[in-house]
Order: sequence, then C-alpha cells, then structure tokens
Amino acid sequence: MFKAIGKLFTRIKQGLAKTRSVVGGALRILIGKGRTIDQGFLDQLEDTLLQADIGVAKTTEIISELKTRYRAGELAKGEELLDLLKRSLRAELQAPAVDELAWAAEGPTVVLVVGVNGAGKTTTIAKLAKRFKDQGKQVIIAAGDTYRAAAIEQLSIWAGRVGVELIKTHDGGDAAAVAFDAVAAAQARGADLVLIDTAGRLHNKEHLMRELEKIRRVIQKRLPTAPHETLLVLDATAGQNAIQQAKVFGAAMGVTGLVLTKLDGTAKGGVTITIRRELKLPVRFIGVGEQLDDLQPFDPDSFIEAIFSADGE
Ligand SMILES: Nc1nc2c(ncn2[C@@H]2O[C@H](COP(=O)(O)OP(=O)(O)OP(=O)(O)O)[C@@H](O)[C@H]2O)c(=O)[nH]1
Ligand SMILES: [Mg+2]
Repeated sequence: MFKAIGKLFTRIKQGLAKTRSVVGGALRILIGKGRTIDQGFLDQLEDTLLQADIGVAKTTEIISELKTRYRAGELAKGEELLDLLKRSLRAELQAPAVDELAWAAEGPTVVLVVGVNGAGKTTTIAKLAKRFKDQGKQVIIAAGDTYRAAAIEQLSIWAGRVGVELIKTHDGGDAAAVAFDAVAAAQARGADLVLIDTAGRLHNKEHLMRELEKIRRVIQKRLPTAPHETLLVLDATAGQNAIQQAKVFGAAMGVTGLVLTKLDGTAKGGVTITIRRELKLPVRFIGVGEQLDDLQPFDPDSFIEAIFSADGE
C-alpha cells in the first residue's frame, strides 16, 4: 500500500518536474540562505509564484499574509514560511472526489469529454479507458469527433491498444448518433462506462456548441440521467487562455469537472490553483505525459507536496 503511494508520488513529481524546478528550486535557494524576510526576499518570492502561474490575485494575497505574519513574529524559520505557503495554496483546492467519477446509480455511467482542439481529449479518453479497464470495469468508447479527418482512426488505434470496444461511424457522420449507439450498446452489454470523444473544432464555435448540445439531448433520449459527467479537458500550457476556454464551455455545457493535461510540459503548473480559484470546478484528473499511464486522479495534497519538493527528495 505505502509502496504504491510512494510510486504514485514519484510519478506526479516527475510529471511536475518543470513546475517543481521553478517553485521548489527557487524556494529552497531563497530559504536555504537563512535570509531574513525583507522586501528583497518578498519580491523574489512573488516572482517565483507568478512564474509558476499561481496568478496575481493569489500571489498578492500570499505576500500580504506573509508580511502580516512576519511582523507578528510568526515566521522565524524558513520552514514556517514554507508551511504557510503550502497551507494557503492547499486551501484553494477542494478535497479529492472519493470515487474519481460520479458513477450512475444503475446502468452505464456516461462521460462526455469536451474541450478545444488539441487540448488532449482523445488521449485522455484512452487513458481513462485504460485506468477503468484496469479496475475491472467494462468500458465502451464513442468516436464522437466525426469532423476532423483521421480523428476516428486515432481513436481506433487507442481503443485497440487498450482493448476496449469502439463505436464509430464514417468521417462526417452524425456524432450524436454515434453517442446514442454507444449508450445503447453499453446498456445491451451491461457495460459500466461510456466515454464519448467530441470534436474540438467545427466550422465555428457556435456550431461546435450546438453539436455538443445535440449530443447531450440525443443521449438523454436513450438514458435520461446521462451524461453523468461532462469533463472539460484543458491544456495547462495554455495558461490564462485555458481559463477563458473553460468559461465558454462551462457556461454552455454544464461541465462537472476538469482534466488538466500537459502539466509535464509547463513550469506553470500553478495554473491548476488559478483555474480552481476562478472556475470553482473540481480538477478530477491531471495528464502528465503522452503515454496511457500518464493520467492521475488529482490529489491536492500530493500536488502541493510535489511542486514544493526539490530535486532528489
Ligand atoms: N506531454 C503531454 N502531451 C499530451 C498530454 N495529453 C495529450 N497530449 C498530447 O497533445 C496532443 C493533442 O492530444 P489529443 O488527445 O489529440 O487532443 P484533442 O483534444 O483530442 O484534439 P482534437 O481531436 O484536435 O480536438 C497529442 O500530441 C497528445 O499526445 C499530456 O498530459 N502530456
Ligand atoms: Mg481528439
């Protein structure tokens, strides 16, 4: 058990290596010098937090809290400062979802996966399929991106690799019909989970939103309680843009949770905190690489520990 947790923590640390080297590295150097907390120190700390995309609002809040605490004599040691930082950031992130997904009370659980093109939807679906298949669940994937040429082919390859059933149509076919068929197939086979891939781009944004709404409507004809989750996939390297995208999708699509991808590709992993703060939506999973195993349920405690840890710890 502890060994498994240790391994998971090592992976999250590796996945967050870039953010960790900015935050953990800089802080260790700052604190390690045994410096007193003066204006120069606070300026450097502020730079570090902003570089990691923790956001102006949160950074300002942290710096002013530090000043108050320092004046009150509560921050004599570097470790105390580090604790305060961790606690303050951790407070922005809610407790992890117990079951990873909001499972349907009975029948298949339907998860609609949405997000702009290139965010990582299709890869995330493959990773989720693998994760839940490994947990013994029967998973069906729906190739609901019928717009982009090669999208169906890409998903077929993933489905083959993971070893799950794929429901698809021809390029340019009706995405909502594919989603409907996948739900029907899941009901017929007694499957546990349906993951619906969707297009990231259509002729224009209105068109895309209309199509996603249609998918929802059509699957509800088959299963009124679906979708049980609408996961919005956001590319962490997009920083503030990701927040804008989330606002557009969140308003239109009834998003229930977020998947933050490509955290391995950015030093701005602090955007996780900014996103949570601004969107009030739970981060369910994080993507830390391109392989099937590079997806983790988001655990706020390990996330905070990981970004503050230095290399070799
Ligand atoms: N490094 C890294 N790359 C990722 C991650 N998730 C996805 N990618 C890569 O991002 C690229 C786009 O991923 P897709 O899954 O095709 O994105 P999509 O949202 O389905 O894109 P469209 O189908 O065009 O809408 C691929 O090259 C993936 O390998 C991640 O967590 N880390
Ligand atoms: Mg895709």
